[in-house]
Amino acid sequence: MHKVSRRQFLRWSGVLGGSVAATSILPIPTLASKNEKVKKLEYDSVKWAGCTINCGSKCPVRVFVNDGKIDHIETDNTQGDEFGSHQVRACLRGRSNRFRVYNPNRLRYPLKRVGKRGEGKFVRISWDEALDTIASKLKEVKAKYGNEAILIPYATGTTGAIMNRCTKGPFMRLMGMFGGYINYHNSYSTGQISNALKYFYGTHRGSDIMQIQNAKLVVMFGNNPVETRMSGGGTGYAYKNVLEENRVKIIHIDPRYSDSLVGSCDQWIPIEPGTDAALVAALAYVMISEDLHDKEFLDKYCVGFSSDTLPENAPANGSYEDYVMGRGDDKTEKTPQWAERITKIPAETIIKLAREMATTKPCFIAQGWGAQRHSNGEQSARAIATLSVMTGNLGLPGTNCGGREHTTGWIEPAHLPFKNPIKDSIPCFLWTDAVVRGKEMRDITDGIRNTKQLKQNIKFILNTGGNCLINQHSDTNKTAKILEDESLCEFIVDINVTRTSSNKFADIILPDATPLEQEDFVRSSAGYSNDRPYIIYSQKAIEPLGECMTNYDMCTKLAEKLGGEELKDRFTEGRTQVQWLEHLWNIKFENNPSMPTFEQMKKMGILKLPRYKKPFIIHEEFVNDPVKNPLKTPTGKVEIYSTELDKMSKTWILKEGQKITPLPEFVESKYGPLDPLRKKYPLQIFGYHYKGRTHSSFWESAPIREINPNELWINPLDAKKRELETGDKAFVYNNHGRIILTVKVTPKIMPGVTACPQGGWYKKENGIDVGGCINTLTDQEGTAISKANPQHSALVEIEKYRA
Ligand SMILES: Nc1nc2c(c(=O)[nH]1)N[C@H]1C(S)=C(S)[C@@H](COP(=O)(O)OP(=O)(O)OC[C@H]3O[C@@H](n4cnc5c(=O)[nH]c(N)nc54)[C@H](O)[C@@H]3O)O[C@H]1N2
Ligand SMILES: Nc1nc2c(c(=O)[nH]1)N[C@H]1C(S)=C(S)[C@@H](COP(=O)(O)OP(=O)(O)OC[C@H]3O[C@@H](n4cnc5c(=O)[nH]c(N)nc54)[C@H](O)[C@@H]3O)O[C@H]1N2
Ligand code: SF4
Ligand SMILES: [Mo]
Repeated sequence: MHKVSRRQFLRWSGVLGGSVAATSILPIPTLASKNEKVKKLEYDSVKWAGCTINCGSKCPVRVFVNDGKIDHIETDNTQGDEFGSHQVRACLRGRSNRFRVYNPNRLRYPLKRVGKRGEGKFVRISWDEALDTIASKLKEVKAKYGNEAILIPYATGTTGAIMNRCTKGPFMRLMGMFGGYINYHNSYSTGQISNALKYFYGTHRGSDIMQIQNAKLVVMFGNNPVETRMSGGGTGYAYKNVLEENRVKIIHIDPRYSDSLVGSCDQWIPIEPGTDAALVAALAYVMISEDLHDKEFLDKYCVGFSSDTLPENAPANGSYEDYVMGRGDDKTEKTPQWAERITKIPAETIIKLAREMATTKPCFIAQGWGAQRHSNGEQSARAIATLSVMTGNLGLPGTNCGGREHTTGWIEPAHLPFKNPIKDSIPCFLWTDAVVRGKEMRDITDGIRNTKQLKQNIKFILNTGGNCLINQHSDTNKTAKILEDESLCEFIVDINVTRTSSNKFADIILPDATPLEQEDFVRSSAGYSNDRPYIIYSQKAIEPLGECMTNYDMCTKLAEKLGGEELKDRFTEGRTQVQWLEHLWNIKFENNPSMPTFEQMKKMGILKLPRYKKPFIIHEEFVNDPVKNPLKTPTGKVEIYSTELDKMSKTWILKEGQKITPLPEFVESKYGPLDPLRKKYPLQIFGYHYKGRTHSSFWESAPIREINPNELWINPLDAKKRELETGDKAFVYNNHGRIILTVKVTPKIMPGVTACPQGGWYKKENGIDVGGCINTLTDQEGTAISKANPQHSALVEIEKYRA
């Protein structure tokens, strides 16, 4: 690690500026410690902690502490490094967590807004004043609008058994006891694929990546395990190792040459974003024409591939085969030449790929979540899955369902119990709509669930551990206008560890304790680790800085303000956070002699179990016996033709240009490659998930920011037309807004497409987002089926920036 002077560090860290940032600067321990103990390599304590930020992986880190301060952080080194019993090593970001703790913009005290909302002016207040204000505003909103007006939005900044913010956690428990809050469904991660594959297979779970061991061919669509699952105990590392063990041929279909291709890719097929369903249709065309598809498998396990298995109420020409061969309503044959025009993949490549996929078994087919985060994402997700059944590659060793890989199993204690008396639910991405026009939102217009229509607009937002209030949500300029208007959402509380672009819009900001300042259980998210389960007991390394407090403790105090001792007692059940952890562990493992006791676990810090004997194979039981083990679809079979989607297509009121189809057809869609707007904004752009950050998190860590630039990738052909060279600054703009990014000219991105990392911090100066946040260019219209975030569908023009 290179040495950093204090001045240099502060210069790096001056992301936000402003009065609060200046007053909250903390003493930064120098990297080359002068401490005598450190020179002798002695430490007061070395603690285990979890890196709980939502890259999904959740690695253990070892925190070296002297005099109450973190000296440095190391990674797991507790075992040999043989793959299979390997160390769960943290990536560079995890090892830099100290910089997040001592970040100059770290929150240390509760703050109250003094300027206009969004202006970013705050003053320090006491915890009492902060919690009294929040309690009285909550009561006011509840009395005026009802509990349906309270939202705890989607937020993934940290996850543990208790500090979990995203779906469970202290605030949800408390708000449930206060009368409830509006629920949300979907996630920003998998909004399209989770719904699409639910109609298709009944679940979007996939096989363990270790099944590649048994495959003869691997085909990945927009799947980047190396960059998006970076833990030493996770899928990216397993992917590299398993490819080394089984030198199987691997083909990646991705507009971008990602790190998953480096050193382990036999063929890169660049594809126009949003066109995977067109490619699949052409692959099917070749397979059907050459009689290569697995008819027996399709007839036995699937509905609607051919007219023989179409449901009764489907039109006679409504099968996938009809669609592909030009007998469907569009009367278009999906030839490789047809697909070439849409996907920009040469017809010969498509023909060769179809033959190879149909004749090489087992073929492991997977997609990441990039292909689905588009305005037609449900179609791409279902189409890619169709390839698995068309080639008979399902339920057998070496196969997958065409979805993203999954985890074989976890070690997981129970979670903090909570109950929300309100059942009404919005798609998480439509929260801005719910602020503006909640009462108009219906099941058939906006995918509202458990009620026909919302009762209230959102009036109170309680955002904890998230940057989706602006940065990670679409169309930052539109969102900013909505949040600035105090007549819409009347009160916003933001709980974070640092100043962010989101909490600029808060009325009150509460300072949270980081995972290094509290105790909790931490485990990886679904699909991030593979066949080797581990769990971390995050031991408290240091005391919370300043007046920072855990979510659990702040909720305990807020409970008292909201409902006196009675509510406080109901909320805590007489337990502290650590006592809850013991209770939650014991619920699951007390009577399991093969598991450590809570006290043992607490001391150990990390528990790694041996690998599962067999990595999970998705739909294995169904394929073995489809009658005894039907899928969770209405017919119990794989629904290539979905009657439910057909019904939806006839009853739902969609936005202009949107379409729901019972088959996984290619559908042109908003800001997609065929949108006429492309004449004005000729380049597609998307913000990929970046090794240098976790969304917007770690941006505040100056050294990490410095070594991971926020670059715009552009193909040499497109760069030449615009006289752009690597290192130039460029304006990237469209009808939503304008951002500035540094250019990187590279053939790693296909012509006509550009990409930058998502998660740069929105920072508006003179109408321009100088922070380079991709969401200044994205759209807020939810997709047709899921009402999910189409954040990879955007069109832009780029110009050299001459300051
Ligand atoms: N354009 C575009 N937009 C996207 C995406 C995309 O691909 N493209 N991806 C989407 C996806 S998949 C996701 S999951 C979302 C993620 O969006 P978010 O869930 O907002 O994730 P982050 O940007 O990491 O923000 C997490 C916040 O939690 C805070 N935090 C970290 N640790 C703690 C803690 O201990 N306590 C508290 N209280 N706060 C903490 C961090 O400081 C940070 O502000 O973004 C979505 N937005
Ligand atoms: N380092 C790091 N790891 C992370 C995160 C992070 O921010 N940083 N975020 C975590 C979270 S919350 C999530 S949800 C996951 C996200 O994981 P993903 O959603 O899978 O990640 P993306 O980078 O959005 O997309 C994966 C790939 O899809 C490609 N792609 C984009 N559009 C298309 C298309 O239309 N077709 C095809 N075939 N490919 C396409 C992109 O070029 C990219 O290489 O990652 C997790 N892991
Ligand atoms: S891979 Fe993810 S969880 Fe692991 S250290 Fe890196 S950022 Fe943290
Ligand atoms: Mo995500």
